[in-house]
This record gives sequence, C-alpha cells and structure tokens, in this order.
Amino acid sequence: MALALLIVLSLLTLASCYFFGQSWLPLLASAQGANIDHQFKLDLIVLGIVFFVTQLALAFFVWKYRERNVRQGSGPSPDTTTRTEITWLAIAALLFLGTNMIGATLWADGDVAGKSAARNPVQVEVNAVQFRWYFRYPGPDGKFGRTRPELQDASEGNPLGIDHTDPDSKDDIVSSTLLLPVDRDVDLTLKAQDVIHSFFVPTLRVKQDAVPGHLITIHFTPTRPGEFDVVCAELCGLGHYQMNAKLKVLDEEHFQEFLKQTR
Ligand SMILES: [Cu+2]
Repeated sequence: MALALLIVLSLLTLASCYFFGQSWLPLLASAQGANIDHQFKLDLIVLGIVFFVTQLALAFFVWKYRERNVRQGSGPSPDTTTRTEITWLAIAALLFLGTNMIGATLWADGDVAGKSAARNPVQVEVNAVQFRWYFRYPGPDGKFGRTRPELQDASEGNPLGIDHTDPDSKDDIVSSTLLLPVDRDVDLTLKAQDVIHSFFVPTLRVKQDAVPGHLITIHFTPTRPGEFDVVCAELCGLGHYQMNAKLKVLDEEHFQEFLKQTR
C-alpha cells in the first residue's frame, strides 16, 4: 500500500509539473506586461521547485515510515523536530516575503502618481457602472468637464452625469469602446458609480479595482494594434457576466481620426 502511494504521489507530482510548465498566459500587448510575465514565471519556477521537492519527499516518507514493527523511541528527538520546523518556517517566510516585495515594486510601476505626466499621456476616464463600461476622453482642451451624480441618467443619454453648463465638458467624448493609440503612454482614471468593479484587460496585464468614491489611476503603454477584451473581474451583481467591452488599439492617425469624428 505504501509503495502504491509512493508511485501515485510521484506520478501526480510529475504530471502537475508538466502541465504547469506549459505557457498559460494570453497574448502580451503592453510594455509593462513583460515584467509581470517575468514575475509570474519566476514565482512559478521557485514555488514549482518547492512543490516538486516537498511532494516527492512526502511520497518517500509515506513509504519509508510505513507501518511496521519499529523499536519505540527510534525516531528523531523533539529538539531536532523543533529545529527542522523553525528552519522550514523561516525559508517559507523568506520566499513569500521576497516574492511579495518584488511584486509590490512591479505594482507600483503601474501606479501613475505623476509618473507619465512629462510624456504627454493619453488621458481616459474609465467609468464602471452595473453592468457597463463608459470611457471618457477630455477632448482638445485636455480637461474633463464636471460631473454631478444627480445628472446621471442613461435613458437621457448622460450615464456619467456630465454637467453641460461647464465649458470644459463641451468637447468631452464618451465611448462604450476603449480606443487607444499604440506605443503611447496611457493614464487611466478609474471611477465606479455603484459597487466595486475591477477593470481587467488580460492582454495588457492590467487589473485594478474601481471603487466608489475613489479616483484610482493606472498607467501602461499598449504595444500591439488590435482588438482586445475588457472585462469586469469583480463579482458586482447579477449582470456581472455581461460586463465587458472592447479595447481597440489603433495607430496614431486612426486614433486622431476617432477623436475628430466623435467630436
Ligand atoms: Cu462589474
């Protein structure tokens, strides 16, 4: 029986390592995504080695310490066990803290905080509302017009509650598709009208919660023209499954055309 367990555990471990060794990541379409993919792979390799070694050790010990007539008191002393446990705990803590700290730096890279201001970023305000996305561009003046919650009315054609008496709002563009130019820095400001949503574009490796009452900024550079999925990654209500939109990454010329046409 112990031998059977040894074989089954070893085979399961090898099969898991084989499947996790395949590439599961979607197409990469942003400049920052390469670092995130690298971090994913690093985590997978480090934790994969830990998984492989511990599972094989488990299989071996199941077999080695199988039930049989053993002399009492021949096991390791309690002192040895405590020392081994402390060592393992310290290694595990180092591993998790280490990978977390690298991850935190990567996460901070995607946080705008004035980072891209000097490079003329494309500004878009992302509005999440059960169960739709609205993308607002500031227009040629570069300023978003004022919004007022009491003016929000999708049936009146003003889902964001834009105050049309504000001159800055005159040239604002609202779109249900996110259009962005390729190879230019993008600053998104995330807003939520009702509950917490999560703006997720797998190909950009961008995922950030949109929280009511907060303006959350993220930053990235699309590197590949094409059409990609924008989904909500936070269970936000009954219609959560249909809360998706399209991201179209265009060359600069077509992007400028879109801005002109919709004005
Ligand atoms: Cu949602």
